[in-house]
Amino acid sequence: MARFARVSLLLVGMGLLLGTVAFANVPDPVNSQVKLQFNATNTITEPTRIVNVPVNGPSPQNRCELDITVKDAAGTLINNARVWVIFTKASTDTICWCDTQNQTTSVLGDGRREFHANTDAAGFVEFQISAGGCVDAAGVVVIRAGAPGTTDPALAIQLRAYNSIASMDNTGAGGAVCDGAVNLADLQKYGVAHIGGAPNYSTCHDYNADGLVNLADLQLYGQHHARNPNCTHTGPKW
Ligand SMILES: [Ca+2]
Ligand SMILES: [Ca+2]
Ligand SMILES: [Ca+2]
Repeated sequence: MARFARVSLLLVGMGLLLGTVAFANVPDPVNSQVKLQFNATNTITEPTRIVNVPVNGPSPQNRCELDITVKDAAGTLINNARVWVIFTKASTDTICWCDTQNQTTSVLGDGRREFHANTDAAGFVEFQISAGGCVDAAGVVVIRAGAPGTTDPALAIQLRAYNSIASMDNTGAGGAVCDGAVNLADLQKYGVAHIGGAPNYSTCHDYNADGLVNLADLQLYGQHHARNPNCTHTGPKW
């Protein structure tokens, strides 16, 4: 074999090796997975919206959880990857944040919030975000993940972007869009959207994001309603 050919092969081999090394531990949006788990019972894989429930402190029976598994381009689970769930929209009045959250939260001064936590050895991290309210806006929630050691979300990879947030808490006194509690007033509002049909369709009650408000959503709502989840929220709405 000519010397040139041997050197070329060697360089190609090194390139492949370096390529593999370069992508190891770098989160890959296609291989990573997001699930929305309702009430520790019903799970939607790759939901098309984010759903929250207002709850203070750990209470898995009441929550909506974001279950995120992070893998690299080779499909390898990434341990200790930092994952951010970022609520990007500033200064609206349609989210009631609970005072207590179960993971590190940064309030970014203008109403935006970043939640972050690290994956475990199974590449898994669970977010239990406590809030009420309903928002439809492009890119309103973004999920990003960084290779181990990454502490700046701007340097992380975007895994998902969502255009919609809902909550089981979607009304409050005086026409408020939320009040930190899921109770009869919320059920009544759900009923208008459900029984009224298309003219009263509201994304706020379409918990499984299938374009309909029907029994499937009532089932998701009902399990939470029965436990009357609520939280204190003294801060301004988002
Ligand atoms: Ca879970
Ligand atoms: Ca409410
Ligand atoms: Ca639905």
